[in-house]
Amino acid sequence: MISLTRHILDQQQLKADGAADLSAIMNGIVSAGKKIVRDLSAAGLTDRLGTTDERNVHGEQVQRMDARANALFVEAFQDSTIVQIVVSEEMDEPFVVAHAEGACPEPVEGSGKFAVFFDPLDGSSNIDVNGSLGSIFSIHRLDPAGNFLKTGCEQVAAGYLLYGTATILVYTCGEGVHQFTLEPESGEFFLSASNIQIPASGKIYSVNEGNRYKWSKNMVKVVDHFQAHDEATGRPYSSRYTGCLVADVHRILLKGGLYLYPGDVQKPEGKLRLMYEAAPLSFVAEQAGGIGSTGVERISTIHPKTPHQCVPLIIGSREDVEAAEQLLIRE
Ligand code: AHM
Ligand code: MG
Repeated sequence: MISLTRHILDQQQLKADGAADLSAIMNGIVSAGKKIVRDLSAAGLTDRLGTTDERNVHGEQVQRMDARANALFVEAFQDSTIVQIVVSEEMDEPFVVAHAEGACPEPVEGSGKFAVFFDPLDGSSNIDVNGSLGSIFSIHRLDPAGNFLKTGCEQVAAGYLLYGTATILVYTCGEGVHQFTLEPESGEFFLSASNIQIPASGKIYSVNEGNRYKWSKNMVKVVDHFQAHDEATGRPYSSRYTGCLVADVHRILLKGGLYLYPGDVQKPEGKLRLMYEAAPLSFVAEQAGGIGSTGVERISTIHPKTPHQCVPLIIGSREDVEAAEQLLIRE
């Protein structure tokens, strides 16, 4: 049984680059994740279901468990000496840890500081109905000027927790994708799958088809393509959509296929967030041999302009994402 801590300390790529730092950050993530599991299991008994009166920076109604999960992630890093910036879907402004003052990050000397980005509770519409939920994380090293808005290619590590029938953690630090399962008795995460590879193509597409009336003509063609009957290429694909990005992408990671949240006519940038949804999941997908794309551009090379910016996302098996890209660029 290989624990998560042991696994991180063994990653060759990190040895020169702060395996101990990454291990400490992952401990914070795991500690928040375990408290989220505990609070979710008892949410119906402890008045933690339902909404707050708040709306987040994206204009979405904040659920009580969204707020709670966010508080647990902030708590995990509020006294950290290595994490300087915490950015979350549920906070308008980055949270600047202890030693730095004010709402905006101060430039730091050297390069030993990190920024962590979170979607504290992904799939919020599943909270009240006991559906799958997740947390997504992305870890960046601050550069000497204190810049924390960097491309996905520059992530030190990224991954997610999935709160399903079991609680699992999937992460990459650029040396493959590894899955750990929470062992309930000991409260430890142990390795349950290593070097996960996404099949080159799959049999599942995952998209909210209720949005079809808002899609571009080419986006409609993409979904029509995966629904069309063609025995040679194994179509039609099956449709699976849980409303939780982490759960849907995890299914694609293991079984192949593609997840799509495109832009639409009213909102070309789509719904999902670059820094704490699209970029970390694309890092995982690429490390597993898949692709994360906007449809016309690789997610990991996008230069972010703001912490909360949105991007269209098509992610999954290489051949399936490429087929979608080809259909999207047609005249
Ligand atoms: P959230 O992080 O506020 O839960 O929003 C992200 C979620 C994804 O998990 C999911 O794939 C998508 O939004 C569902 O949105 P929609 O209901 O529009 O299909
Ligand atoms: Mg989300």
